[in-house]
Amino acid sequence: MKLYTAPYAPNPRRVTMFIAEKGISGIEVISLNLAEGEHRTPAFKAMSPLSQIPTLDLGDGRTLTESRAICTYLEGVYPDPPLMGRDAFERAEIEMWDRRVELMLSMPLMMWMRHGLPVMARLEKNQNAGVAESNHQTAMRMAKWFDAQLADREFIAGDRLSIADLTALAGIDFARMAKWRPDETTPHLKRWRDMMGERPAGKIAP
Ligand SMILES: N[C@@H](CCC(=O)N[C@@H](CS)C(=O)NCC(=O)O)C(=O)O
Repeated sequence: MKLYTAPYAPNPRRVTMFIAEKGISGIEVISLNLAEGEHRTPAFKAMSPLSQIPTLDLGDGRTLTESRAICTYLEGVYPDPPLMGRDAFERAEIEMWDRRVELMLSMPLMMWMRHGLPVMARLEKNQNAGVAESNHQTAMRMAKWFDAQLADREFIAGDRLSIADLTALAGIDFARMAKWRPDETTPHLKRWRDMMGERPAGKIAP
């Protein structure tokens, strides 16, 4: 299998962190240069019609895009350790937390970067300062909310690492581009980020 990714790209990092936490070996990682448009070539578009990464090439003519879908596939092929739940309730509960994280924290952080940073203009052709600011405000409000949730739980979805932690880490670390990181104003989120930094996921380069 080949996984197409790019340095500093948060959605592919969600998958490479998932691979690291599972201890999967043997997936070839191919890094594309997004600034040079390597993801917009006809050959790549044939695998990823929206010209997006991550893209997983299964090597038999089948491909997958969408970071969560790729993680679902890998969870099925490499079930241990489970990162998406062990039974029906856990799977639903982790999905609930993962969707909360993705839609309400990581996505706003990414939109803040895409619309707010001059360097991202190469990818975000319609940069809009108002969009950047409104996503910034949403992300900061939700960082406080997740901070409160983490007051009495070790990980985002409870007492075990799950994909929700990786989704959060991908978004939070991407915001370092704007020099934001959890600090003493969100002490539980900071404790969680420090703890994640010591794990295999935290060692994966941004
Ligand atoms: N929902 C998709 C989002 C994928 C995505 O936006 N990937 C970015 C990199 S993090 C990308 O390919 N950007 C290329 C571009 O904007 O031209 C997922 O979770 O995989």
